[in-house]
Amino acid sequence: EGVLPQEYTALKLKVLEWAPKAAEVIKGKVPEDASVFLVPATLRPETMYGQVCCFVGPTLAYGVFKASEKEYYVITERAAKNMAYQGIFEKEGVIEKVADFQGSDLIGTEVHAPLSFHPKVRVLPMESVLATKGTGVVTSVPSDSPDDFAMVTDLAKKADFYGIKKEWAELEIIPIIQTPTSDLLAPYLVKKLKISSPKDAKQLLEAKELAYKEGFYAGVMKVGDFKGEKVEIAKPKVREQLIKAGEAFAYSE
Ligand code: A2H
Repeated sequence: EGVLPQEYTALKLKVLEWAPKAAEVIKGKVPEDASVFLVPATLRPETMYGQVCCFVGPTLAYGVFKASEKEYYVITERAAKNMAYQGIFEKEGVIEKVADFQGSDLIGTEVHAPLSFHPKVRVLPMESVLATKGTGVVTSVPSDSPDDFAMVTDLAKKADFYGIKKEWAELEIIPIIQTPTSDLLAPYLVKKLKISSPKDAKQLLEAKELAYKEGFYAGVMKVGDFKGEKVEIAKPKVREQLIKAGEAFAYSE
């Protein structure tokens, strides 16, 4: 952990349809006219065109927190505390939790992913999601994140084992960023470093560092409103666009 605060983009993935277990838990807890969002924290807002699913830690604890009369966020208690004190909730400093989930309850929930070529994606499990970072929710962009690519590959391969529908993990991976080596940098690196599972932690760390550096410093947008612009330049623009549209907000820790 560095000493400087990490500036995340918190993205609002609106719940379209709850998984059966989650539906039971949430019943009667949120007003009819309010929306509930899963809220992943990302450092790569410019990649949001490539979202294919949303990860939660299956054994982690989540709450449904009231952000305003009309909006509730599914995040960890830790993130809710940070948000309350960053003035993100309508009542500053007030944490109001209306329901509790275990990550596994949420698997299969359908959410709307802002900017994505796949506007409707599912919530899927990822063991390596940390309770101590971000919101405990991670949006999955397998084109540009080696961790995400290794995970969706494993989920599709072992759908029964994970208790999910194979098609939830098999959405098309569309190129978002062109770099000197590839326009699908994460799949390229996963193959090159012979990563065969999400448990190959050491190689995944190496792939993550390579992908992050090359994507940020040598990447050019292939899609979206800033197509043809360098990632370095496009990143804050995509972020601003999402925030202006009410689909994201700044979150730091
Ligand atoms: B990033 P840093 Cl395309 N547990 O978003 C594990 N990982 C988490 C997390 C948690 N609780 N919260 C956030 N993250 C992930 C996109 C992305 C990300 C791409 C490429 C690289 C990348 C899509 N997933 O991260 O330790 C989120 O994934 C590699 C650095 O705070 C978030 O950004 O630096 C990133 O890790 C934050 O990691």
